Amino acid sequence: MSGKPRLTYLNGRGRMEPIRWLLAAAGVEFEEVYLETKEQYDKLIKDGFLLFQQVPLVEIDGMKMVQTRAIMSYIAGKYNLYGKDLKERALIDMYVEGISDLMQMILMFPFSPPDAKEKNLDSIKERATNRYFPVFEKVLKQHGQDFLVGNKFSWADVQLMEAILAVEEKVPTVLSGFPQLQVILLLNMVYSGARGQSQSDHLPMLCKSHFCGCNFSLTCCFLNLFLGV
Ligand SMILES: N[C@@H](CCC(=O)N[C@@H](CS)C(=O)NCC(=O)O)C(=O)O
Repeated sequence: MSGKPRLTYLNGRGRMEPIRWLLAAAGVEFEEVYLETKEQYDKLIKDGFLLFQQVPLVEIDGMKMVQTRAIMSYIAGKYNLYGKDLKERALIDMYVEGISDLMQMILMFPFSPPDAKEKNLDSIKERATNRYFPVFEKVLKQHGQDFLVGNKFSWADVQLMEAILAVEEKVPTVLSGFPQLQVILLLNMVYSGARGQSQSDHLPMLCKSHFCGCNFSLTCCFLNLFLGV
């Protein structure tokens, strides 16, 4: 093994996508294995890689980690994206869990039956606009800092950035009533883009699917996604 974390999942965003975002924002290069056959999956189970017979699987620091939330906590802790004390962690956990609830709706969206697509899209827009984004708009406005917790870039910022981009992809005007989020998104993109500068071809899939084709980096990806350049 190269020493880089190895991510095993299907060739899609799904539950692995926030893990990719976190690693990319931490500036950590990773390898990916895409499961294409049932035999590959069965072999992982047989060889004892999947504790609960489920992916995502992340091999990191000699561990075979499963359970998305546990994997992300480990990465956030390891790369100093998880607050300075228990109270900051608690806040980051609350923000991350809230955003995960919104992301769950986006995760399930592709499986909507055709006659429910429009209704489900409206629900995503409604929840983002009325429940989740106002929370972060208010937090940022109240403390006047560039990051959600402790005036320092954290897992919560990464998760929020991913969620905003994922919702915007479906509802392009969704940020129009959220001026703080617009500014913060840009700042965070530049910040995590700079950290992820060394990334080569391993990026979140959301980046890849929008990518313009110049040299891969998180900064290019963000410019492409956000500014359309
Ligand atoms: N709680 C787990 C859920 C993982 C999960 O449901 N994985 C799906 C793929 S996205 C899976 O492996 N399903 C096969 C199964 O449950 O048998 C996590 O967050 O990682």
